[in-house]
Amino acid sequence: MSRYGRDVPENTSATHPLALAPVTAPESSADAFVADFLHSLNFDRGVALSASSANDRYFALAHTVRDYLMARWLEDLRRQKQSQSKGVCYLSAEYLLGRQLDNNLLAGGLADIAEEALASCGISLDDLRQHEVEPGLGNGGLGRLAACFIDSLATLGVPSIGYGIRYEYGIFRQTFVEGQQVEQPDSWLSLGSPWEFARPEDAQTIAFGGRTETYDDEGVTRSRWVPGWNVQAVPYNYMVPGFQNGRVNTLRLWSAVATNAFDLRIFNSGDYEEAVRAQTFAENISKVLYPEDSTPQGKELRLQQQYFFVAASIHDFLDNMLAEGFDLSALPDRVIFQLNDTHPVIAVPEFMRVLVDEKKMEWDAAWAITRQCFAYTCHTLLPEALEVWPVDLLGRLLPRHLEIIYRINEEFLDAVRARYGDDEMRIRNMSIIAEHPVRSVRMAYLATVAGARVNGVAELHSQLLRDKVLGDFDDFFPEKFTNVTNGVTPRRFLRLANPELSGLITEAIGDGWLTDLERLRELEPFAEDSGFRAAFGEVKAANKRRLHEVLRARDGFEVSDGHLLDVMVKRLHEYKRQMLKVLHVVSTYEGVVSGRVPAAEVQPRTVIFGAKAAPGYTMAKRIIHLINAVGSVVNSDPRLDGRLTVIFPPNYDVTLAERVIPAADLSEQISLAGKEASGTGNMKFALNGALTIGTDDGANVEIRELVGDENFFLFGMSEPEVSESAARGYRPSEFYQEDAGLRAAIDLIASGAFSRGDRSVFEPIVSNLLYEDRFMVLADYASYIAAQERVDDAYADQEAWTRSAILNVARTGFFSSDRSIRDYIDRIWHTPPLA
Ligand code: 26W
Repeated sequence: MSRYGRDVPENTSATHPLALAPVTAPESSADAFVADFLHSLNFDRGVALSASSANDRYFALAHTVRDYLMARWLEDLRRQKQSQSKGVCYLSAEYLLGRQLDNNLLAGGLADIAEEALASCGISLDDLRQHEVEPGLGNGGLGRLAACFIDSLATLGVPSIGYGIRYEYGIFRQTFVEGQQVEQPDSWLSLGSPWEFARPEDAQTIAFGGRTETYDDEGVTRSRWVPGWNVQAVPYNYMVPGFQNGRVNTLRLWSAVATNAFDLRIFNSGDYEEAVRAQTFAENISKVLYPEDSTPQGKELRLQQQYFFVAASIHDFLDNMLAEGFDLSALPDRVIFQLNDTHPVIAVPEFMRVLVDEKKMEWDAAWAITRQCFAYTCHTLLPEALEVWPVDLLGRLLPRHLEIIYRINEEFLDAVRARYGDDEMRIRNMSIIAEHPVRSVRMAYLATVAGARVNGVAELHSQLLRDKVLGDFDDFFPEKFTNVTNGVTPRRFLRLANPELSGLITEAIGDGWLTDLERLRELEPFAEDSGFRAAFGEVKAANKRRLHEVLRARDGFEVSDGHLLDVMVKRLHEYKRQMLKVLHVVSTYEGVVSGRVPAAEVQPRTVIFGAKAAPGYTMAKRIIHLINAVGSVVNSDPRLDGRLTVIFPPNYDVTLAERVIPAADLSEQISLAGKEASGTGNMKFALNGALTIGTDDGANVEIRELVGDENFFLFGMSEPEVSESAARGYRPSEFYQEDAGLRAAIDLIASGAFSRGDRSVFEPIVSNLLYEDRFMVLADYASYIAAQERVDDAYADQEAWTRSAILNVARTGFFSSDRSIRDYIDRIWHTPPLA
């Protein structure tokens, strides 16, 4: 009797034909859609159409769409369980899902029926669209990649389940006060979410704290954990529909509640607060997403979050996805747990604990299984982004896991000694346990030792992992390291975000590209067709007009027509070098106000920024302040004659990305070479016909190789040049001395020109640039400015620009997340799609 899918249980006493019938979807007709919609409005929401709120109508619509996808979901759950074929458990602390309605309508092929059905009820689908709050359960690249990947897993029909955390508060809402970032809590669940299915009956008990003890088990000395306290992990299921392939996978997000939420005895003693302390304490675990996307704060609650969701996920898989009496030694043929960075790597000692302590398996047998059941994807190159947990903290929260990590490390270092002899330096460098500054567990090393495979997310990144970040491990485990270049889902970031371009493409080459994006290659000849170029240009212009509407309605921004739209949207981080973009704007401005450059010679340009800074990242917040300050001066200076505008809409998220990216002409991918692991925004812009100005960093390298040098504005040092210049000793102030344009720009910022004459406001930015400049903004400035001049010249020839833009679309089909998933299957998972 399986818990999933309502297949008829053998010993059922049901007689009613409907009870015995498989679940079926409502009929795909506007009438049936109306019936289901009104049923849900009247009976689930309990309101009449005439008295319904927009939220009622939105929920009823969502429920109707769910109903159309439900049969597939139940059938898929049943088949995945029954098939016992190898599946993927994707463990990620973040999923940046974006709005769900349109994607579910598209996947179900329901958009037209819904539009017609709702219209016949006097309701505009577009009104209800605006009503959806996007689940911001992620920070940036890593979280969005996870969302693209589960979409592709479902569309490729790979048996898989995404596991994560159902944060009550997602990534903060960004507001600007006097140009400065102010964070607001993201209460995305305040009106509830129609896309989730609570499954309290599948709750798991998650233990913490306490101690370990050894005991005699019929002559065998065993260890066990004696926890100090526990919480309940309640799962919420979300549909992950494949694109029009009848498949629906599951995203299972865990929410923390107290095991015994309410202590009546204490309550009756009058200490009401104490009575519910356990509840609040427990709930804190899944209360809020940590808003850092590169520097771990090492907070205990963060480790609690990581252990909470991976333990619940492992127990859930072992309890619910394996057939009765499943032989655990066959686990490697049944499941691969993909670790989305180091955040879920505590899953490795948890898996060992379950196999050894609970299933009483021999250590070596358990380790042999574990090493085949996990794989690790690294998403960063910044040493400070690699998580390390002090053994004191880890040992206090998870005492048994620390013991297991120590034993894994011991056996690993024995193998290292066996290979290299007593090379103490190497032993110290490779040990999972770092002795300095405090004795800590290096989670990336644990993931590398335990993982069957370790991959980077772009060719250059994976090479740098092998050569530099994990060099010793590449030497010891050469067969483990591989690469899977990132990708993005074309359903959301082309079909839904850019319906007009999608229509033009489908008209030209058919719609096969939606599930086979490399078919975009067939567009190449159309770049030579002036008619197609005109149509392509019209689509871009229409997307710009739509963006103008959105920005006017959303933030009151006025965007001038005919401007080159120059876009830089990504998290605010010094290595991504938003400061280089600011210096370009200030240089252009300074050139005009100094009288050196006639305003008429300035290519009309609107620079759009979008960026959240981690709340504790002071320099990043200062740069946000500077961008807004520069914007308000430049935008209001009549000497520029409106030819240069800076727009910084607050609260950049997936929904805004879907509006900005299709309208962009120029995509800013200007990180210091060797710092951006891959980037995925770069892929989305190229696929939507924007040209890239960028360094040879991350996936920019592969984009440039595919689109051709002539269709990419390359600038700046390469990674090897960066390393050489760092090794030589980088003195940023020399560039300030030598480059008059750079000096003028920096001096203008330092002068207080953008801070009402108060030089102190941006002084920290200026002095950091002149005396530290860790990410070599000044070194790449001249090359960047030269590249921007090439951009201005190129944009003057719209025919050539459009031709180049079409070739960018045609040649970037490789960057589909479907291709990434196929690479994971071939190189890491070996989980063929379920037939
Ligand atoms: C613990 C703090 C923390 C949180 C998140 C450290 C590191 C992260 C992420 C790994 C940061 C991240 O999002 N990395 C981005 O991952 C994308 C998907 O692979 C890449 O395209 C980006 O280049 C990379 O910066």
